[in-house]
Amino acid sequence: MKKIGITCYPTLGGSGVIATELGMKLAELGHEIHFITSSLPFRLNHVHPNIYYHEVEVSHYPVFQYPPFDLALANKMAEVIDQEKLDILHVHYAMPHAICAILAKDIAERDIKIVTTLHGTDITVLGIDDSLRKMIRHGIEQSDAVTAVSHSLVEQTQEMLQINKGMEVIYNFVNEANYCKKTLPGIREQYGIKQDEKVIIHISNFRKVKRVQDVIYTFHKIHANIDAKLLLVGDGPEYSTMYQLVQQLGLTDDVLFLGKQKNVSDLFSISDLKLLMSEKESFGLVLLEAMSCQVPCIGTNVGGMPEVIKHGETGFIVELGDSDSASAYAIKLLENRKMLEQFSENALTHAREKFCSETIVQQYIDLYDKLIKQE
Ligand code: GMT
Repeated sequence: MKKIGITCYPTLGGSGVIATELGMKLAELGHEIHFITSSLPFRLNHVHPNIYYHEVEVSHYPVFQYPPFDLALANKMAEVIDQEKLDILHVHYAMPHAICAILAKDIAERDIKIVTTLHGTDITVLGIDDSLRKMIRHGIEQSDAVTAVSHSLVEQTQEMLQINKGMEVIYNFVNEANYCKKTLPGIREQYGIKQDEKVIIHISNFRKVKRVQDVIYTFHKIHANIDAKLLLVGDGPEYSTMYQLVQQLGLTDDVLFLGKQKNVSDLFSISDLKLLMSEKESFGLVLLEAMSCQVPCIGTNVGGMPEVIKHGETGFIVELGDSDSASAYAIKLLENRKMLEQFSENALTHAREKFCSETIVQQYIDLYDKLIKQE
């Protein structure tokens, strides 16, 4: 049994989901898990005797122009390392978590191994910000082990930060018990979806990098040929602009803005196709969630997406911004019942085989074991 500290961004987002699901799986396997975060991770929704939560409290002393969250996190990490006798501190996101972990390691009395998992935005966005680049590089170099969620992310990290640190690719996974196709009679009707209509789904945080407009343009072209509805799930900075675009294109009746939703597997269960047209995406966890619910996907030739979608088998890969190809593939798939069934089946098999949660969790455990043995 190992004692593992986990730090992640606890609010909505793929990295927080992976960190929390990993913690829960490790706890089920008998390891003791200590979440050290600013608030309770949103996916941590049931009690488990092996899971502990340590909240980081930030001092609001009036002299501080900015509340020193990162220092408070490092202090809390050091406290938990010593009090709970942690073996491993696994942080998700280099910035600021890896830096805080390194500082905590210096402060703590007990020796600890730091594992940093890179999820994407920390490198693809923050890595090009000169005010943080050196800090991110330091966090990566000083971690005892670094993992990344795709080969593409490893290459990008090495290129952008000019470092040679060995990094292991450990893919993302989903909890298969939650992400599976469900029979949900009546749900389509409740959303006003007619019997013969096809359902296309997009889920994101509506940030610019997600290029939701390309999803809408693709749907516009599909809609001209096929009876279909588009479910737009999530919320974020581009929401209003996308709402206006849908109105301008005269698609208001057939594009449903559902906002943030908790049980997305229910929505996947009524969907035929998932679209993700992002310009940056180190993995695209929603693609795996969709495939796990038997929904084929169309994604862009960006980041880790080609490692997740098997082109021509579980979905299609198109070039960034190419809504013509995306809609052509979508129409071909949605018009051919046999092909759609085959792609759905392939999607499930691919999700269960390549991204099997048991195998992936074991990869993390093996990594922890290797580090602990190095002592
Ligand atoms: O994509 C986002 O906006 C959220 C971000 C996050 O911090 O959770 O997602 C990143 O990590 C996910 C989990 O590993 C990946 O599936 C996403 O592809 C990655 N996002 C980007 O690279 C833009």
